[in-house]
Amino acid sequence: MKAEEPQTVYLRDYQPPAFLIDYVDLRFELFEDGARVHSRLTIRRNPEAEPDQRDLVLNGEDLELESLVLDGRPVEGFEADERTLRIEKVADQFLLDVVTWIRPQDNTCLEGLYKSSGMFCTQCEAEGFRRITYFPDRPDVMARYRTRIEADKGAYPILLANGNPVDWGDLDGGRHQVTWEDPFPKPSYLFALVAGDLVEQRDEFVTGSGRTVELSMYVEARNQDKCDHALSSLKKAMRWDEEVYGREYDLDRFMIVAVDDFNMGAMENKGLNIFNSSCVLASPETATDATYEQIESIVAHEYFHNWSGNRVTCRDWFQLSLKEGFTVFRDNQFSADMGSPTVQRIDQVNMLRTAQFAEDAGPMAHPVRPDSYIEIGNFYTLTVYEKGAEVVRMIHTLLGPDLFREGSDLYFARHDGQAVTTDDFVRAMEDASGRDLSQFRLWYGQAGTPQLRVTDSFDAEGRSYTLSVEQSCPPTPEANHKTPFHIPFRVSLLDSQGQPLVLDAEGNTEQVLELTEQSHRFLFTGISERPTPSLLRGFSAPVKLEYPWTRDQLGFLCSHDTDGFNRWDAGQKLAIDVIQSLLNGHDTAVDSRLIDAFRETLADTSLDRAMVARMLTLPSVSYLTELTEEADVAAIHQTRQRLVDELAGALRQDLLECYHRNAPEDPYRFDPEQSAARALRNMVLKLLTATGDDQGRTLATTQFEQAANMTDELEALRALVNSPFEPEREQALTRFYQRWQHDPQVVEQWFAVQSESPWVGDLNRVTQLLEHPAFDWKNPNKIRMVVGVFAGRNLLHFQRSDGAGHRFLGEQVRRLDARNPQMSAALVRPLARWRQYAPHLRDSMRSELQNIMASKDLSRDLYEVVFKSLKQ
Ligand code: 0A1
Ligand code: ZN
Repeated sequence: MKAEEPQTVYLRDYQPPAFLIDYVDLRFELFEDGARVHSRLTIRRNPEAEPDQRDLVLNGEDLELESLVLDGRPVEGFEADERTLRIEKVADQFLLDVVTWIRPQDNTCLEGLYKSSGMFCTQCEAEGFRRITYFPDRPDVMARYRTRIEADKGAYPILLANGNPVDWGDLDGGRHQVTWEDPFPKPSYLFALVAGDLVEQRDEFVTGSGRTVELSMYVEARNQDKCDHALSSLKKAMRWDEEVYGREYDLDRFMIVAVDDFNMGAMENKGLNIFNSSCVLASPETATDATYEQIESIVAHEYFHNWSGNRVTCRDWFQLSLKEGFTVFRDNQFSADMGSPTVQRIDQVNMLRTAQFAEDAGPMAHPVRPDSYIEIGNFYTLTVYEKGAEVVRMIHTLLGPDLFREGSDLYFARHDGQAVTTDDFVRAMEDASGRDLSQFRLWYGQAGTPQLRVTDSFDAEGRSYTLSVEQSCPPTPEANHKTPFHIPFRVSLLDSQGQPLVLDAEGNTEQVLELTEQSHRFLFTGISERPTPSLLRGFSAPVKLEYPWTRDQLGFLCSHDTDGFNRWDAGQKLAIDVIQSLLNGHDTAVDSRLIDAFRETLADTSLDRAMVARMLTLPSVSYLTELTEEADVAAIHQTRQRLVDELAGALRQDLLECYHRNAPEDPYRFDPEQSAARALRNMVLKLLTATGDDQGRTLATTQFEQAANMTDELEALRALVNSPFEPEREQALTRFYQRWQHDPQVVEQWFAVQSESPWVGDLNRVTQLLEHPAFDWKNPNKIRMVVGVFAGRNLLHFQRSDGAGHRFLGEQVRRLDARNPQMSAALVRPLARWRQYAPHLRDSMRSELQNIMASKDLSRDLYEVVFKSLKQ
């Protein structure tokens, strides 16, 4: 147990900062054995603050204070502890000079200033700046920054910071300096610095108003040929934000840097975005379609933050979703516009329902705007990001695109240069639209996934149809009782031909019903036959939906629904129903209606092939587990596998034809057309190999040897690895590693293919991977791809009945905690869901959490997750 329990921070305790900083003048002297940071702060008392706060309190962690000078005189009356520095009774306005000594070369938590592959880089969100110098490290203190970087010219020819370079030159001793100035006031979490031996790829973008912006991407020389896709994605994003949101870029330069060791995906530092290499580097030979897609959306996400996050930022960290929810919504819209909106929505919802719903049902559940935290690093969650985006999406649905745009224009205009709250965002939407969103605001303050229970009745004589809807929401840690949410519920009624019926006098065939009460009845008149309802179209709200579907209705919707998302979802629901009935013994044979639905989908050449690939994908073991109380993972896995076998057996001929119909095109292009064909063909290959089909084996080995791009090569490898072909799968793994061992991003994929696989990724294998020469405890990507993927995606082996999988995870988490707490707290999460599982699994998961809790010197990050997971 921790000697001293970490403190909880509460939203209700928010107070405006006592002091404001107008100007930050930084000088970094970078050396191999450390860095000296000179900071000059222009400080004044905040007129809005409580007058009794006389002392200046600055944050600082792991700093060696070398000197502290106030208005030219060394400070005498100050106190410093592990986390703060307090200077007593300061004047209303003054200059503070602080010199600190830090050790980037020993910084393993990757927050603040650290070294990755020989280069210096920073990560300051959320509270990393305090590891660089003493500072009021909170987002509502916005200042202008000037940054001078000095370093050895040979080892660090490139010196970057936010804004524009204003001065540069050589210094004594083979050193040089570059000075940068950022004209836009920003919070400290957006500060960035990079120093290294990097090559630059250049491009440019002409804004709508005719300004030329220089675009630069900085990477290690070996990655020089992997920049094109990120740069072209950036230009698309810049254009899109002008066209769809009227947002133009504001500086003369925009820079992207790739670093290998990074805790997250990327960071939106003003004018100097820093990316995890795996989220920005791509070439057809080394990156899959999925990676291309991910890069396009992350580059856009970080770019969009320039307005939603940087120009208008968060007042405090409880408001994190102000920037993240809105920006994820924006990048989702962008991705939908770049490819297929339906497929984009399917992928988004699939992830939300599998992972965010699980978070909302577990011990770490929190509102989109949390009320409290111990460590803010633990709140970069699917709830804040993805559910936050769904909340913005619902506002978009309720207002319609035009009023939503007026709302966002008003929000940006009203709050430019300010640090604001989610409430300010909603108010701008209200003011622009004239709508009352007071009840809607509950989405920000109440946790948990609402549930809709829908029933219907048809009156043939009165030619009317009634939908009855009841909403409820389960208790979550912050509240037992929930007030009804304001829910946009998009519906349509289909006739027996699959045609949507006219629902009102305006001739609409679809309506957004607004749910505000616990229960509603909606009456539709002039309906001459019993319709099939198409409910929650496009997943119009992040809720669980219950309706007594018959399998015939689901089969019908799967082939007829005019809403693409619902069409896919009907197939998923049908598959879930079949699997659950096999599991609980209601059915003994696989319902032929499911096989027929799959056959029909395969034959439907009018459908987008990416959509067909999604429709042929059975719900994952993770999602099925999430839907089951007292889940027995092995039984779920077996039943799902049985369905794969039967489907593949029954559809063998159709699958083979489909495989050959979709032969790859040369040369590789990442475009919606080509990547859809690859997705379908590789999905089909997976079905063919999973059953041990001989022809499947030949196709997979041939594709593996002949593939001309990484998508086809890796998917062939994945198909072999997840098949009963023992020698082939090991041979392919060995071949693949020999081919690609020089490329860290590809090796990361090689790790993941093994650790996610129910066929090869057992505990033995995963333990071996940790010993592999390419594995590196200093590199978060490697840890994620082996340990994270195993515990998160390979439930069959992680949830072994003897608990060895749980013990394995516990061991790795403890091993990592002192070095990188953000990572250890993220990795432990799968254990937190222990209440979801069958008793024998549950007990062993809980006891592993207790083991962790009992270990010495837990980080605050890990403590928070484990403590909350064990709490009743
Ligand atoms: N704001 C970034 C996410 C991010 C958050 C914290 C980090 O610290 C390690 C890094 C990145 C985004 O939304 O992309
Ligand atoms: Zn973000």
